[in-house]
Parts: sequence; C-alpha cells; structure tokens
Amino acid sequence: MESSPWAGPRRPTVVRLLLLLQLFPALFVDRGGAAAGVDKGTSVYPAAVVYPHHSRQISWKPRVFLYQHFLSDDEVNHLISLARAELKRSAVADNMSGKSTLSDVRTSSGAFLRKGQDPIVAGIEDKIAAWTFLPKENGEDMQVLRYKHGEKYEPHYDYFTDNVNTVRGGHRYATVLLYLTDVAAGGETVFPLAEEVDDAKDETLSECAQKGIAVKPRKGDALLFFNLNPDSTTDSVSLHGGCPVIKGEKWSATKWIRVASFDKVPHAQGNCTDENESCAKWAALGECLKNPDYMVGTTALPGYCRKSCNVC
Ligand SMILES: O=C(O)CCC(=O)C(=O)O
Repeated sequence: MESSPWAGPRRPTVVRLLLLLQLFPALFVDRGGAAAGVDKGTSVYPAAVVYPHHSRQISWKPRVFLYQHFLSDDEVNHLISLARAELKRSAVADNMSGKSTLSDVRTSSGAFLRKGQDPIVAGIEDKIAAWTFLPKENGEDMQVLRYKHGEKYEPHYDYFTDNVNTVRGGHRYATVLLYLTDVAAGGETVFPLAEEVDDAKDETLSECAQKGIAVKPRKGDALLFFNLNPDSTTDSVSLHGGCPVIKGEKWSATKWIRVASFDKVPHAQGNCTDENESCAKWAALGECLKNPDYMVGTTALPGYCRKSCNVC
C-alpha cells in the first residue's frame, strides 16, 4: 500500500504551518520579495516590485505591452485626488516651434504631478522604472488626464518633430499610460497603424477603435509602448490616440520616458561650462575626437566637456 502524503514525520510540520497561517496571516503575505524592515526610501513600498507574468505583449509593431492590475485602488484614488483641483485644458506641442498650444486634436483636461511629489507618486514611479527597465530620472512629470463625454486625443506621435522639446532628455522613448477608471463606452487607446492580429475583434470596441489594435481602459491597468525603434530611429507605426469617450468619464495618467535624463537641466544658451573636472585633461588627450558622444554631444543632448572641446 502506498503511504499517505500525510504519513510520517511531515504531518506535524504541515499542521503547524496551517496553524501558524491561521494565527499570523501577515507572516505569509507577499511583501514584494523584500525582507521586512528594509529601508523604505521615498516610496511607500519596501521595494518596487513588478510581476512579469502580469505583463503581456499586445503588439510588436509597434511594441505595446499591457500590465493588468498595475496600480492598487488606493494609488488610483490618490492620483485622481491630487489632480482634480488642478485640472486645466490639455495642450499639444506645436510641430515647428515646439510651443505648447491648445488644439481640437486634444480636448481633455490635465494636471502635472511633480516627480516624487509624495511617497505614493514616488512608489508608482519606482514601479514604472522597474517594469520598463528605464531609469526613473528619464521620466517626465506624470500628467493626469480627465476625458469627459466626447473628449479625445486624436492619433499622434509622442516623439517630437521640433528641436526645442528634445533639448531636455532627447526624444520620448517610451510612454506608459495608467488607466485610472473603466470607461463604459469609447475612450480606448488606439494604434491605427499597428499590424492587426487574426483574433476576432472585440465587438464592444467603439468605431474609432476598429482600425489597427485598441486597448480598453481598465482601472489600475498600465499600457507601455515604444515611440522609437530599438535602433533609436522614430517608429512610424507608434501613431496612437485616445478615442472619444462615449459613455462615462475616463481618467488616465501619462508618464513619458525620455532617451536620457529629464532631471538634468541642460545649460542655458551661452553658458559654456565643463561638467567634469577632468575635461581639460581628457581634451588634451584627444578625447573630443575619440569620444565625441560623451565629450561634445549634440544640440539635443549636449556632451559633458563642451568648453574644453571648444564647441561653445
Ligand atoms: O488617452 C489615451 O488613451 C492616449 C493618451 C495619449 O496618447 C498620450 O497621453 O500621449
């Protein structure tokens, strides 16, 4: 006869564990893989924890990924409550001048939340960095958006076509959209040029969401897509938009993530300095020619030794 799985010395151990679980359930709660007592830093979490199996690929052309239940209800409610009183009509960047202007292309209202403005915002930013593998310092301030009935963001690119908006941090490499509400009808994020998949179309999608691929807003979910290709050229199929809300109200938050640090404010025009005390020595050793990316850089991404390399 086979011995029962409960037989022998294991039984008391299992029973003891069950008893412990009943008495002290907190001992067994997933603490995000971090040991209790770890320094919390500026975030409310012991560490930024993301679960790769929550994230699934939606499209390769463009690269789009959906993470279900990325935010807790508390985090969602917190973002909305911070933004609600500060909402202003959303603007777009003018294609030529880069100036922020109002346009019928984008009719939502929005409010920017300062980076790390409180521990909950900082915790969400930590999670975004952990999920995307992109440094927190490359992220812009988060923008919380509210779309009322009929409001929308027509298809557009998140990378820039002007030379002004790229000075700080370069192009918008990736975008993370956090959905803060479900939407009864409409309000989908649509990628009209995306390679369509063979699966039958979701019949509940609005007309605007029929072309390409579309994602329905679900409270707490997060969408990640890339505006540049892996070789850093702009991705022409990353065109995307927010469909008009047909029923209900849509709240979302956008985190744009740059190619380089957004925290590092570039030199004001005419301010010609080195940013490393070894610049003069490196320039004398010929590094301006040997290592121009770091030493000289470009207009969009100035290098660290522009003074010693005599380029300003
Ligand atoms: O609201 C959406 O679904 C799209 C938002 C968007 O395109 C953006 O913020 O860049």
